[in-house]
Amino acid sequence: MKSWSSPSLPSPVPGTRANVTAFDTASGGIVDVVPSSGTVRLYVCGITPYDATHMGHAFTYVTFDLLNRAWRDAGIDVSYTQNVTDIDDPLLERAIATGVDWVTLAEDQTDLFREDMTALRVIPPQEYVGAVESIPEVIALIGRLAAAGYVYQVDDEYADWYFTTDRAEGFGDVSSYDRDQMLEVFAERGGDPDRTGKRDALDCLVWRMARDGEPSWESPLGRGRPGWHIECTAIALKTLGESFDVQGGGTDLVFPHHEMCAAEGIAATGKPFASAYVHVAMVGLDGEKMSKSKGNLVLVSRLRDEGVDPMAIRLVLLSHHHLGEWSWTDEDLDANVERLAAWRAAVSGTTSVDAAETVRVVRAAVADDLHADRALEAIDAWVAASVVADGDADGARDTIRTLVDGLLGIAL
Ligand code: 5CA
Ligand code: ZN
Repeated sequence: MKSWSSPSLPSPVPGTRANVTAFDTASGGIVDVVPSSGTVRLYVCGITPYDATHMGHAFTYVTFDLLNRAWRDAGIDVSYTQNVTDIDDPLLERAIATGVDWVTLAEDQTDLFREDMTALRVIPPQEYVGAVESIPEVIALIGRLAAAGYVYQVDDEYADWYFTTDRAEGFGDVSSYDRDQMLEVFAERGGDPDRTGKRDALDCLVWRMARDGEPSWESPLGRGRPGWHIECTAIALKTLGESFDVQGGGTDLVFPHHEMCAAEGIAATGKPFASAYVHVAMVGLDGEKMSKSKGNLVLVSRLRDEGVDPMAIRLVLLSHHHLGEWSWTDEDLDANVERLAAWRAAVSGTTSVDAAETVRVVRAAVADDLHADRALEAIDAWVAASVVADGDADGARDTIRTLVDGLLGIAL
């Protein structure tokens, strides 16, 4: 699947580079996120393309864009994969409800997502991979799990294939949930604890046998289509290899999605799946999680259509640290429209103060668990001092423009 177009990337501002760190859900602490060898390898769970990109999605992808930029700024090469869940129950349901062919729906919404990401200046992943195009890898991975005794068929008319969790090594290590917590969220997030014939309520679907009217593919498992978690496991192993560095997504993916991906990956390879699991807190609207299923959405594309500068949207997203939940508000957007205007006025003005300390603070803030919120405050302080300065510090305005562009992804 084609990726989106890349923003032009200025060379980083020279200066001291910090070690990049982030909060790892599995260990429950801040860890160094540095490559285990040569290139750092990142997998971020992509969209299910049945509706347009909302501010929750945008927050997740801008957060991982910041991680990507922090690594690049530290001189580290990045290998980044993102998937598209272009076959899934909600996509098929929406296609039927709206009378649109499911392939067309997925293509249209993926196109819109790419446009939104380009507008927000998110650097594209090198590998942008659909589930449908990965079906051969999914089938091969299930074959590997079957050979090792990790999958079974339920004993009913459909005989779907399931991954057995009770003998899966490390199952529970990503979320640290106990069994009751797991059971509580499993059904809410795509799981089927009550499916008859399963050996354990938490076992997850890996291959759904064909039903009338549903798309399906031929395989040694029988005609059918992949389950959700196994797609990301297969795409990550294929494009990044074993024991890659970071798996990312929103906190709604901690369990079961990332727990199952890790368990399947470990069962297939005998090695850790990812070294760290980084999760982005949920964005809400009026105190409720923004979600396609609830329909309480603020869409990136709608604001763009209304003429809102995408850089102001990106500033709103950067002004919130990724570990804290927050709600989208018009006041927040207005404040960041003003902030953007003030920054632009300062870098194209005639006065400035020295930028060296600001560069140091901004770099350190981003490298310290992606604290863009603190980085924005440091730029605000430089802007406030510069507009009332007596002189013009040598090169300071260019330095800030380059820093803000390269590290924060804001074009001034
Ligand atoms: N296709 C799967 C992942 S394999 C999926 O979760 N798709 S999604 O379209 O529902 O979400 C895309 C990404 O946005 C996921 O990483 C998800 O965790 C994140 N996300 C969804 N809603 C929010 C929200 N309200 N706030 C922050 N991130 C969100
Ligand atoms: Zn995923």
